Amino acid sequence: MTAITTVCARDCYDSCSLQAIANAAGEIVSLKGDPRHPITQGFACPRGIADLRRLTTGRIAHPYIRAKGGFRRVGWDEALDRTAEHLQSTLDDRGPASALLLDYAGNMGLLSSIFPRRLWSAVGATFTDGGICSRAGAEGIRLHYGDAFGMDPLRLSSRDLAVFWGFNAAVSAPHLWYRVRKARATRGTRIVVVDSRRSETSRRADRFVQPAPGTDVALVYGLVNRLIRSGRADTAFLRNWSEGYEHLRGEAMRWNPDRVAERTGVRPGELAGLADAYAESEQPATLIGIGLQKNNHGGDQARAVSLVPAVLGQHRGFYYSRGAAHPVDLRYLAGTSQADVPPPTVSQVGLAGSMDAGTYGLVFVSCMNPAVTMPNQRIFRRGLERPDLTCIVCDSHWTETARIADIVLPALTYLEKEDLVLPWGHDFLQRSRRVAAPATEGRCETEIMAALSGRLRRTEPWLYEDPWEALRTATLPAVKEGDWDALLAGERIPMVAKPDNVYPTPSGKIELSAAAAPRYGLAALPLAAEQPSTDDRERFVLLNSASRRYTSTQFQEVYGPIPPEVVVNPKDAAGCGVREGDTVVLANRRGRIRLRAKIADSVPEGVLWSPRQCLDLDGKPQNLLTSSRPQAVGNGSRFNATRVNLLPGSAGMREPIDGSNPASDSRVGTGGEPP
Ligand SMILES: Nc1nc2c(c(=O)[nH]1)N[C@H]1C(S)=C(S)[C@@H](COP(=O)(O)OP(=O)(O)OC[C@H]3O[C@@H](n4cnc5c(=O)[nH]c(N)nc54)[C@H](O)[C@@H]3O)O[C@H]1N2
Ligand SMILES: Nc1nc2c(c(=O)[nH]1)N[C@H]1C(S)=C(S)[C@@H](COP(=O)(O)OP(=O)(O)OC[C@H]3O[C@@H](n4cnc5c(=O)[nH]c(N)nc54)[C@H](O)[C@@H]3O)O[C@H]1N2
Ligand code: SF4
Ligand SMILES: [Mo]
Repeated sequence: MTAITTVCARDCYDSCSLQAIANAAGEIVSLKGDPRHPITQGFACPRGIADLRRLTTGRIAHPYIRAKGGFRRVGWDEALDRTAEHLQSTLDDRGPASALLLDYAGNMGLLSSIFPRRLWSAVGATFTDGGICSRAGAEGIRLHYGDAFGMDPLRLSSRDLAVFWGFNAAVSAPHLWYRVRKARATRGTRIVVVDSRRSETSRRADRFVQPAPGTDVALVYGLVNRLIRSGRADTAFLRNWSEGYEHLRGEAMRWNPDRVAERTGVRPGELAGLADAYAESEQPATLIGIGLQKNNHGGDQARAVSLVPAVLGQHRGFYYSRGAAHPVDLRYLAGTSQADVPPPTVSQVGLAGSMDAGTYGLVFVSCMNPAVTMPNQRIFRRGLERPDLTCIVCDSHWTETARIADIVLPALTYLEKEDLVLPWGHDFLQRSRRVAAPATEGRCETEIMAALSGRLRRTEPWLYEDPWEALRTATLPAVKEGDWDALLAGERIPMVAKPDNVYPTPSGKIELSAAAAPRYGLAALPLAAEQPSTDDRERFVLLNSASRRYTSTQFQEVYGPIPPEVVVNPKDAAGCGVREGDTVVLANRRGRIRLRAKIADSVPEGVLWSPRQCLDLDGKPQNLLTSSRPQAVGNGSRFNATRVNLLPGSAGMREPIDGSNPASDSRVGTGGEPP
């Protein structure tokens, strides 16, 4: 048995180093977590293990072109010729910006995701801002800290308190979670979870605080109020390192425990318990989840929580992402800095409306399954299926998006190609080795891009740069002298990270009151917004979060469909006449879906939970219900602010809801409530 080391390239906090174990014949028989990797710590999650099975199930084996009655299998030359023709005619007839590149993090390898953007930069295509995931929180935190990164997760081991805030780490970041659990076992670290429902993480916590969805800013003010009153605010630190403490203090003083309870549902005793956990800790870690910021004011929620450690006198005492900590030149890698004109960038969350309006003549989808994962699916899909739009999908597997494409280009999985994976959750850069021979006719994205560049007769030399040379140049500032060769040899190397205590804000300090906020139409302090008033037709909040065995829509080939279910509180179930296992309809002005009811008190009254990105009992996407109106900060998503009604039985599929137009969602808003 021999082992080759590769990197799980999933959009995941952990970016694990995996060992592919080969038998005597050189075939890979299993994937295991690398025991030498400080984050991976010797185990892989159910997805990491299953990637081997995914190699041969559900694959797109060949290029295809849509023909009458289905797809016609074609050779690569024909597929590339047709793609290049469509692209050239779109550029000529409708202008470069009407070609859209729609990609995300299906593979976090830089050669699979970022380098191929060079073609799109060169032709002046429209890019999206990637707002669908964590951008609202990142931009929000940046207002106060100048950069959006938080602490190195290795430091979690030395903390005596870990507060997981809107972060279901037991499911979404199994290796960070394991690190904290080890710290609990060895040094008694206490674990606190702040979540609007009882999550897998909260079940194993020492303390659980449950604010109503979207009310965390008020909870933070209540917490800061108590920390200040009990003398726990580090005034010397705040004087030296921050601006705006008096402003924050003034607002916090307006939030006494009763007012906090009224807004959040968190009782004064529970608020005191949370504050005491912080007060008793010498080195707390505050971990901000991505779920926390997918809300009408999600950017403000992440902003608020990020200020707690500053009040306690910590430099970047929160964990959110390490993405911005490493000086890797992604603009160079993507060609946006070499292009004559930087490519126009539009809101990803808000795409449904512009797609539907016929803004684009061609969309090239890669590393993404937007026909399921994008919000406001009725409008988004209507746009994607417009007869005047050519849709080209590059994916390793037959996704819902690939099935409706005009041209399908088969990609290789990370196990079948070489790459360099830049993690966003920790600091270790590692080469991802090819460990298996291609199981399909798939090609690397770099090759596809070069072939298209040639067909378009592009002459920019940077389109034809050797990809590993480009990687070397782009990562140079983050790779220590001599480490590049070690990296090529397959070693993991810790990247150079920016210092924790440097704050590139206008004042050069932590701006508790953010001078840059008004530029986004935001208040200098995080806003404890009133919850939007609703009527009986949309009286539930639908939360959704990541599932253990799937990464977004991936791994259904291995584990079967994401369960089409919805969790309902027993009191709500009784009120609506719903029993365990019943079919129920979730409906709002955008659409309706049918799910199976599970009755449990893990959700409070008025709140529902469903695994994110599932398809319903009829194969319709959950995202028929979600808003494509971007948040004010970072153009972020609002998945966890989805308002729905719950109707028992399938009859609800016919009941009228409200005639308002879901297309109105897609106005690029500057804040306020969704329509
Ligand atoms: N309702 C609801 N919707 C949500 C969310 C939510 O909370 N609720 N969350 C949002 C979030 S946070 C995210 S990140 C998005 C995720 O949305 P997507 O990025 O669309 O999610 P995936 O299903 O992982 O799709 C990634 C695709 O990349 C493909 N892929 C994998 N490797 C490669 C490769 O090497 N090359 C190519 N070309 N393709 C590859 C996979 O096969 C898969 O089809 O969904 C968002 N959608
Ligand atoms: N197993 C697995 N792991 C994954 C992924 C996956 O698909 N599967 N996807 C990866 C990706 S793309 C992402 S973005 C991350 C997401 O992983 P996380 O960052 O953990 O975020 P979520 O799973 O969206 O939600 C976390 C929690 O936020 C809670 N929550 C929602 N709204 C609020 C609120 O207003 N206040 C509070 N306090 N809590 C709230 C939800 O109940 C949920 O338990 O996980 C990554 N890791
Ligand atoms: S999906 Fe995430 S946790 Fe699982 S093996 Fe891959 S990187 Fe590790
Ligand atoms: Mo995400």
